[in-house]
Amino acid sequence: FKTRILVLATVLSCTVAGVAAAADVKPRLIRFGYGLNEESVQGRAARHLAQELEKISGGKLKMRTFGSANLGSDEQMQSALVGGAQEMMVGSTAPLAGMVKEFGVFDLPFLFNSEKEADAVLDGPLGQDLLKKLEAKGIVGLVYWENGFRNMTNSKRPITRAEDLQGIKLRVMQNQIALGVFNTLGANAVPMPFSELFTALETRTVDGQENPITTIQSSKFYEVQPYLTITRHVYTPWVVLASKKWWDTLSPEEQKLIRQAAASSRDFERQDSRADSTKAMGTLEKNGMKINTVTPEEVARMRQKVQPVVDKYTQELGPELVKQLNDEIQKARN
Ligand code: TF8
Repeated sequence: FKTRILVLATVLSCTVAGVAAAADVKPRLIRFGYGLNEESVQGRAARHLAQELEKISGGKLKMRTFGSANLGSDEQMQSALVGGAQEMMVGSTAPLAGMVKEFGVFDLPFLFNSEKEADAVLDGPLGQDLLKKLEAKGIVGLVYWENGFRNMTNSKRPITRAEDLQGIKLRVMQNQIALGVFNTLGANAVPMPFSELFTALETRTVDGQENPITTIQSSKFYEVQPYLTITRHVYTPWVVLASKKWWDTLSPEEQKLIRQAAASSRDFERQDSRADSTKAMGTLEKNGMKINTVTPEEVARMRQKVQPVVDKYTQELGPELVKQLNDEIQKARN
């Protein structure tokens, strides 16, 4: 008799918990914006996120994805999230530095040597602390996706030394550190949203840009940029964000499901980005790009050249933060 009561009690409580959880998830439509096109790593990971969320919520949490900056540039979407006009997005950390200046650490050049080091820092204490800082500004930071190591393209000449950047109008992401780094390397840095970049390259408003090869491929920059120089000068992440105004209206169960789907999209995206990256070089070559790799000696020279900028921004970002970053990289390296 005793065991029967126990079994009954267990069945009952499970049912109650099940019902409670289901009732805690309401039918919702989530708008998710991103800047690259649908054929990009961003596009594939956005679709993965939407499918995963729909699956684990039993079809209740539906996500509609908008690529090609159809909901606006990264900056515009950030503002829409803060205001509560849009639910979710993915974008670069660089423009977030205007809101939480510490995100600028990822624009410091020549920090990471490998994707593995980047993963460790982003998923470790430093990366997670930075996400938490966003909440006070009205944004919930969920997970980091890989954007990747950035390389330079331009329409003028192969870059073999920093001096080759002289006179090249180079579009950079919108923050002070990126601007300082590329001006110091010798280029004429022009900050501009990504959504305006292809046209600017096509019309020669700018001569060049820098992005990971996955993006150079998916955005078809090879159509307007004959030269690709492998520099791997900086590793920049993407970050999946939610509007805090909206997030606070969700039940804990709904928040849990979104976090779970976001974690799944992170793992999917990083794997996909790395696989795509190894294939992209061949595609770019086939499409006529002239590719050169900067020598390790020249990388060392470039690194030396930008050291004053790194020193300046180490002071501005906080020497402790930059020390923590370097310590976490060292730990991952060993
Ligand atoms: C850039 C970034 C872009 C992203 C994307 C549009 O150059 O590398 O990939 O911001 O979300 O702006």
